[in-house]
Amino acid sequence: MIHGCRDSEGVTMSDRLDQLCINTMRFLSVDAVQKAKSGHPGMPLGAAPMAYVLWTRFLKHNPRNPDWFDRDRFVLSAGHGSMLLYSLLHLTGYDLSLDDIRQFRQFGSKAPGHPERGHTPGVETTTGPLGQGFANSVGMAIAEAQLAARYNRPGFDVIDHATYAIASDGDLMEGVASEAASLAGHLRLGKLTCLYDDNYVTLAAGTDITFSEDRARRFEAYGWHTVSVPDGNDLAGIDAALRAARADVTRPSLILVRTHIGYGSPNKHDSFEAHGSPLGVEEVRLTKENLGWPVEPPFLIPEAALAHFRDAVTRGARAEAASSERMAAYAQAFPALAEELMRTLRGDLPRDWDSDIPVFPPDAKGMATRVASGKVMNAVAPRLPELTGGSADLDPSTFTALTGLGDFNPPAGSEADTQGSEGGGWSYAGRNLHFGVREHAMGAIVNGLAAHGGVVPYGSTFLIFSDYMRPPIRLAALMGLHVVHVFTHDSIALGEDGPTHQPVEQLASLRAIPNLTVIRPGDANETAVAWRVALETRNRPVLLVLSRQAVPTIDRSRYASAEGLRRGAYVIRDAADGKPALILMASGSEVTLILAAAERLQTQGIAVRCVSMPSWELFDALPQYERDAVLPPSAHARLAVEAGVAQGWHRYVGATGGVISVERFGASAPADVMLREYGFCVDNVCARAQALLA
Ligand SMILES: Cc1ncc(C[n+]2csc(CCOP(=O)(O)OP(=O)(O)O)c2C)c(N)n1
Repeated sequence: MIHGCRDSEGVTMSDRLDQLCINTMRFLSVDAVQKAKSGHPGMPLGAAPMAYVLWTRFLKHNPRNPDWFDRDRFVLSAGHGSMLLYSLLHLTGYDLSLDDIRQFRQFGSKAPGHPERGHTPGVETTTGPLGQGFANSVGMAIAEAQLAARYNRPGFDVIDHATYAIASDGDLMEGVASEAASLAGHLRLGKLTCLYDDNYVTLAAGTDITFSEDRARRFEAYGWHTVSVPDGNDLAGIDAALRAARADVTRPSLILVRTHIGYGSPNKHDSFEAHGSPLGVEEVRLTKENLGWPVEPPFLIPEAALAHFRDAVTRGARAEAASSERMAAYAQAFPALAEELMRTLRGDLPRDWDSDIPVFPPDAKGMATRVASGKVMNAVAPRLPELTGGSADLDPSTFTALTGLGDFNPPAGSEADTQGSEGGGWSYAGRNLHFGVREHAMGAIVNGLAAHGGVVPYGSTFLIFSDYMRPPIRLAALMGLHVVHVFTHDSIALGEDGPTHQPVEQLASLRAIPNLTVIRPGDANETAVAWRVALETRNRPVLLVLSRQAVPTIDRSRYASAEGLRRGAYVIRDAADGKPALILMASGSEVTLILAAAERLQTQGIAVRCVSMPSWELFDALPQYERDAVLPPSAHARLAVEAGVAQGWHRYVGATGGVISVERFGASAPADVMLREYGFCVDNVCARAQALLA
C-alpha cells in the first residue's frame, strides 16, 4: 500500500523504486562497458525499462534453478546488449556475481562479450550474430507447443510456458528473422512475444537511410499481433502491451517499443556513437548526473533495488514448487507419460530405442544412402518421441519424413490443403515440421528446439544449400547443441541438375567448423550406424551427408563390419598379410569404388588396404595408436578418393600421397557420365595408384 503513496512531486514510491531499479541496470551496464573499455552501452540505456517490466512482472523463472523445464524462455537476440542481460541475471539472483560483471569481456569471465549458452547460468542461447536469437525463439516456441500438445492432459498443464525475445533493428533487418517470423505467423505461435527495441539507430547510421518499411504492418502481414508503445520509458504502456500479447493466444506478438539509444547521455542520446563504444569517463559522469545517479562509486547497486529484483528468487521458488506439485500429480495419473517426459527432458535415450534399426543385406545394386537414412529414421522414430524435424520443402527428396507421425501445424486451418501430409493428422503434436523453403531459419529454429530441450531436432536439405545455413550450424557447434542435419545429394553424382546443385567445397567447409561431427557413410549399413552415432551424441551437432544415387550395399561377410564407422575411419579391406603396399581411402559413395579398384590391383599383385573414412572428426578423436593402426606411419603410398575438393585430405595421405578430388565446378550431365568425366572410375583409381607406387 505504502508504495502507492505520492511524494511532494506527485510521484509514487513504487514509481521511484521502478526508476531506481531501471537506473541500476543502466549504470551497471555503462560502468561494466567503461571498465572493460569495450562493449555496447547504448542499447541497455534505452531498453532497460522494457526488460525491467518483462523480468519483474511477467517472466516465470527461478534464478536458483536455470534448468527448471517449465520456465519461460528469454532470448536477448540483440546479443551486443549483453550487459542488459547480465545485469538482470545478477540482480535477480542467478549465479553471476558482481565480480563476474566487473570482469566483463575479460578472458575466462562468466560475462563474455556476447551472451554464450552454457557459459553463463541463465543464458538460453548464444546471440550476437543478428537475427539468430529471434529465430531461435521461434524454435523454442515450437518446442513448447509440441511438448504441451503431446504431454498435457485436461487439468494437467505440465508444460505451459512462454517465450520472450528482445530484438533490435539489426535483428529485424536480417533475412533469417523474416523467414522465421513468416513461419511463426503461419504456425500461430501464440506464446511467442518479441519486444522490438525500435530506436531508429544501428551501428553505423540512423535507420532512415536503410530501414524504412512499416515494421508493424510487415509483421501483421506475417500473421502477427502487433502493439506499439510510443514511449519506451512508459512502464504502464509496456505492461499493457505485454498483457495484450499474453491475451492473444493464437498469434505471436511483436511489441514495437520506441526507445532512444544512449538514453540519458547528454551528448550521445540517439547517436550511433552510443552503440558500440564506451561512453567515455566524462560522458558517463554527465549521464549519471542527468539521470540523478551518484557519479561514484561505479557498479552501485542500491539495497532497495536489489531487494526488489531479488523477489524473483522467492517467486521463482514458489512457481517451481507449484510446477513440481503439478508434475507429481500428473505422474500419479499418467505414469508412463510422465516417465517419458522426464526422460526426454533429461536427454536420455530409452532402452531398446535402436532395436528396430534394420540390417541391410548385401546387394550389388544397393540403395542411395538417403533412402537407407529414411528407413532408419522411420525405424527409430516410433520409439523416440523426442525425434522431430523436417526439411526445407525437400522431404520427397531427402527421405526425412516420419510417416504417420503427424504434421506440426495449427490444429485448425490446414485442412484445405493436405498435400504433403506425412499422415497422422495436423496438430501441434505432429512430429513432422514443415519449414517451407527457409533453410536459414530452419537451421536457427532447430537450434532453438535443441536449446529448449525435450526434443531431438533435425533439419534437412540438399548439401549444396547447407551454405544457406552456415551461421546457425556454426552456432550449434559453438553451443554444443544436439541437432542433426541430413544433407543429401552430396556430390557431382547428383547429375543433371548441374553445377548450381552439385556440392564441391561444402564438405571441406563444414569440416572446418570446430565441435561439429560430419559423417558421410558409404552404404546402407554405414548409414544405420551413422544414425546411431547421431542420436547417441548428446553434446554437439551431427551432420549426415548422403548420396542421391544408389550405392551397392557392401557384403560385410567379405568386408569389415559397418560398426567401424564409429571410429571415423576403419580398415574395411586389408592386404592379405596386413602389410599393404598401398592404402586407398574414401568416404561415402566412393568407398565401393576403392573396393573395386583394390580387387583389380590385387590381381596385379599389389597388396592394398582400403580404409572407409566416413568421419574425420570421429577419427581424429581416437588416440594416436588407434589411428596409426588404421593408417600406419610406415605406409607412404596413400590415395584418397572423394567427390569434393581435396582440401584437408593431405593430413591423411601425407606429402607423398595423392587425392582424386573435384577441383572445379560440376556440370549438367547424367551421374555416370559425371563420375567418369571427373575421374571417379576404377580405371583412373588404378592408374593413379600405380603412378603413386612407381
Ligand atoms: C549478422 C551480423 N551482422 C553484423 C553484425 C555487427 N553489428 C552488431 S550490432 C549491429 C547493428 C546495431 O543496430 P541495432 O541492431 O539497431 O542495435 P542498436 O544499435 O540499436 O543497439 C551490427 C551491424 C552482427 N552482430 N551480426
